[in-house]
Amino acid sequence: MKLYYAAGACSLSPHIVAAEAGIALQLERVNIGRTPHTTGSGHDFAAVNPNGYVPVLELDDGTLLTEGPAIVQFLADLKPESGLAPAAGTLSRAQLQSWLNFIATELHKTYSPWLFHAEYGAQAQTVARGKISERLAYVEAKLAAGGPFLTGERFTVADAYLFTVVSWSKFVDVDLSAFPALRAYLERVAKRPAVREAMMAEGLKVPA
Ligand SMILES: N[C@@H](CCC(=O)N[C@@H](CS)C(=O)NCC(=O)O)C(=O)O
Repeated sequence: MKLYYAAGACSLSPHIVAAEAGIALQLERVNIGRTPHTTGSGHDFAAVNPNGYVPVLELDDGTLLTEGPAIVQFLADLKPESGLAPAAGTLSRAQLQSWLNFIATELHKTYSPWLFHAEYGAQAQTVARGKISERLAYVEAKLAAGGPFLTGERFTVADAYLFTVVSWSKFVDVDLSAFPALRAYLERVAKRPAVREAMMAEGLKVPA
């Protein structure tokens, strides 16, 4: 299987999940900083994903799967013994999907594109930071009351996604000082061998 990714982008989430599950992935980097986006092997990425965004998982038979929350669940289900997602059809799985949807729609899509493109303007970015802080306060309360991971004792695909998205905070001036449980959580997740492995494979800086 091949993962189309951009370093440190939301595609880090399925990359972490694959590493946690022990699934070997071929990696193809996509330059999303230039338009049109091209792949590491020089192809037009629009032929892979007409929407132009990573992640895309290409199966060995050529089937393409898009949308991060779907990809991480697919990978987790290939290795149910990894415990990265509860069994499909259970309430626990629906609760995991509830978190994935929250991260996608309330966090990911507020950080990006709004905080990554100066052309949206200071006013839009102030609104986005305010909304993110509200949502992170909710996450903070959940982690402070439970943990050590989002759904409890086990690291799941939702943690891979939350870690990936909230780690952008330092690049786009989202202040985490009011969220000590969240900061401790990010440090905890960053120490996981599979997380370090995926980050290093993308050329990202890992904490000592
Ligand atoms: N709905 C998509 C969004 C993916 C997304 O926003 N990808 C960003 C990187 S985090 C991207 O590739 N942006 C480049 C672009 O849209 O041109 C998903 O959840 O997988």
